[in-house]
Amino acid sequence: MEVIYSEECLKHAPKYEILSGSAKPYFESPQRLTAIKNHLASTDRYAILPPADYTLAPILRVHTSEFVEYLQTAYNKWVEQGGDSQGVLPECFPHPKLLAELGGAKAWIETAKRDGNVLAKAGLYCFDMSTTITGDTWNAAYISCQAALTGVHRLLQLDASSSANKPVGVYALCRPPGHHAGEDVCGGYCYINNVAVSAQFLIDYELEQVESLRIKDVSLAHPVVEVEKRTPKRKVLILDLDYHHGNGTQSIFYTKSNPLYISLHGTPDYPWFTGASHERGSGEGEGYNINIPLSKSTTDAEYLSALHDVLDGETALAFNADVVLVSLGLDTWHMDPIAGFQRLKSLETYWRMGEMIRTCAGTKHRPVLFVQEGGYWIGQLGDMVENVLDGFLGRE
Ligand code: OKS
Ligand code: ZN
Repeated sequence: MEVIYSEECLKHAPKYEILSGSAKPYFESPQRLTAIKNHLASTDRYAILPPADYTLAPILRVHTSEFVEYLQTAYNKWVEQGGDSQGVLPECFPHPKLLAELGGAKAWIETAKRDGNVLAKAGLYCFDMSTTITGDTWNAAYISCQAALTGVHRLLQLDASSSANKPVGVYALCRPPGHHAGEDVCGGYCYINNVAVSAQFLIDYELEQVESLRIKDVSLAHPVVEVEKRTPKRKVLILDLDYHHGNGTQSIFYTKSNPLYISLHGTPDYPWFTGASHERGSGEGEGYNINIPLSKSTTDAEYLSALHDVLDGETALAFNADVVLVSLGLDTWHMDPIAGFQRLKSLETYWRMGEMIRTCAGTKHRPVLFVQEGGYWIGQLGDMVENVLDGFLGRE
């Protein structure tokens, strides 16, 4: 299987975050990525390929340009304004209670956007204290997203040339992750929502249009190419298997009927204010957002049964996706230091997840892009990934 990976993604390395009230070493570390990459590279079954560049255009279909500009410039502004070299973290957020009597404090928000101190912008564009912006963050996040887009491109090429009934899958070994990032907000170690941008990319473009957008080497020139509104090209299922609810992905597509978003996640837990089963989407999107909150004491068998039920459920069957994007978080593991289902203890469960992804929702042949999200128990990340991919390929 092809694995998309770039060393540029290792350069983003904040030293600490605020976790449970104090500064802790940054859990979302470069070592997570190298551990997985080294594990996969130790067999001859994976081809490790660098990302190409599909420009800023697909990113701007999901994120606002003012937010993107903030990510690009925040660190330099921060340093100019005397901030700690560790990087940008907010100190105050536009909390609803703060804004209640001020008519939503639109004026304050506009001021912060226009000419505010970087600390005002930090609170506006970030929802937690775990998502530090360093001098290397923008490039790493941009290339992480390009790795996912490269995965989409390879997936479409492989699918076009593959014989029926052979599983077609690609793994985008992305970092920083994406599923907490919304259209104009970062959080939960996420800056650009790699899976959301990939889903919109699949919806927007035919394979030939993807080919023409592609720049062979990541240039970091970030040219912007206009994207016209088009009729949807594919139906996309996003399956979010990270332990945490993907509030960003949910929010980006909440009023849309394509993609269909399905998330299994531990509750009650971070991000605390999203992920209930009654959050089903709204307007045109009603019914296209499915949350399966699971107790932290969920076992291997219970997890697999919940996954099976939703994948073979009415909504997924009726939706009949053309392609599947998996937000592959490995922080479901019982040993995970900041998350984990306490009784999810069998590596075989990951193999079964992969198998279920291949056989889900009827027998239709569906290409699958696995996109790396969370997972912090570094010693076994490689084993977990390998089990998911082997299960998907039907390899013992
Ligand atoms: C403390 C909590 C940070 C947890 C972030 C969880 C990130 C993750 N501020 N999301 O899937 O793995
Ligand atoms: Zn997670």
